Amino acid sequence: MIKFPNDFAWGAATSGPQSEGNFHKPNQNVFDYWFEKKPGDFYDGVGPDEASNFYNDYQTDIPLMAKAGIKALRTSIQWSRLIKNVETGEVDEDGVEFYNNVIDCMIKNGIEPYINLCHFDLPVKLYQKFSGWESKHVTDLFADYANKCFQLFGGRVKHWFTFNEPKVILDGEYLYKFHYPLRVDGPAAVQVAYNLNLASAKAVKKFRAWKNENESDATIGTILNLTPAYPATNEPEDIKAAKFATMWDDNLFLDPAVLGTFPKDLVKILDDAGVLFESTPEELDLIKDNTVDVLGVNFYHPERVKRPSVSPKSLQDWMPDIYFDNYEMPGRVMNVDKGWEIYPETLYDISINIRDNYGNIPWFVSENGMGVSREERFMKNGVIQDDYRIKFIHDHLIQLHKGIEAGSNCHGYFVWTAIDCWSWKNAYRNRYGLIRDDIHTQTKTLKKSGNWYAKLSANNGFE
Ligand code: BGP
Repeated sequence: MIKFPNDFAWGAATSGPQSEGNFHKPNQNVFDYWFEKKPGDFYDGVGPDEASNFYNDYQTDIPLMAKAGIKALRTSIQWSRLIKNVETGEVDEDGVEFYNNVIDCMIKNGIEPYINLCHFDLPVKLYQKFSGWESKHVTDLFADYANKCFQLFGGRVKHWFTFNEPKVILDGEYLYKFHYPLRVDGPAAVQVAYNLNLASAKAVKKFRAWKNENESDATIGTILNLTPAYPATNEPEDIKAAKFATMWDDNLFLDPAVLGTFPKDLVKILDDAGVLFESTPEELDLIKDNTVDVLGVNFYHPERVKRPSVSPKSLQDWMPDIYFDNYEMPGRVMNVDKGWEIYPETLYDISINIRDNYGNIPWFVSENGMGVSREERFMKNGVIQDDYRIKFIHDHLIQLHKGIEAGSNCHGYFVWTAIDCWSWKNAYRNRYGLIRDDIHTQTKTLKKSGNWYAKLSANNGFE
């Protein structure tokens, strides 16, 4: 029998922009704006406007999540819904009422709210007027918005998070063109990385002030997607490439958030290349003094890396992947639909890395899951027989358990996701839910994995 620690949190993760739908929203975020411009990319006609209709369905969706054994739900507040005037911070009353109701409904159903403040969904106005995360002014606006959230909902929310996967903002928006504004600008990506770290630290600072004033026992964290890189061979050039990939993809956010400093070797490489971010000593002190209490780790796949095959011709060409190439390891197991490798052992490696190099900070798996397309093909007697998903979760939990046994301070596992939801890159092609959403009727039903997860959570483990 595999048993998890007594207070282990069995959860699921989603986000506001991917589940709510844009009903009564006073502002557009960058994705609403982008998808309005290219509605052809919706899957079967459903986009962020409707998503999984959580705005209208939360009173029935949340009890269904409880039925699937979900005892904690990570979702996010949409800045573009809560705040009516994103420059002055004036709140939108409908937004306040909605999030109050959702939080109440979770608590009433025995589900602990874990609330994240930004899931890539910057209000588009802040991009158009101030160049978004390239601007330090936006980092102040973010901290003010975060503070408003603590004031409004802090009495009932004990688990706060500043960002989900800030790294993906660089990848999608500034490097590889899968999120609006679809730019390719390596040096801008470096500055945005710094500014996101700064924004997170500023929000943590506001949180600590709020917490002291209100004698709260709440905690604050950040949520990072970790993709440790394994070298193709043991040759120094491949090892060097893998080291860079891990520093760029993971440590660029992990180190400032948990240790309060940027990785020295990475800073040197960026400096030598002439692309180091602009910082001030005061900002660096602020980052140092405002590290997180807790770390959320989104884990889907590792990276396989080898030495690079090209070198840059000029600074304009600077891109992080001039230091490494991806490597298609023969024999690796792939989730073919999503194109991601399945390698649960990395979760053990992450556990040990956090234990040994990050002060064994309390952490949890804030996302892990398997996206599969056309799941209707697995439907029998009205239920999706998603044995592949059960195996995926099971195999990852085995590795996580091994890490916990070795002393890693992990206190929860949150599957991505509770109910099939929309995403920017994927729309509704690959489904991740324990609960199926028929997007044409917005009917939600437990999949086989939902029933399995309920047992797992009730037994706090499995045979
Ligand atoms: C994570 C994001 C989620 C979610 C998930 C699956 O990186 O935090 O928002 O979408 O990936 O990715 P996708 O929906 O693109 O398949």
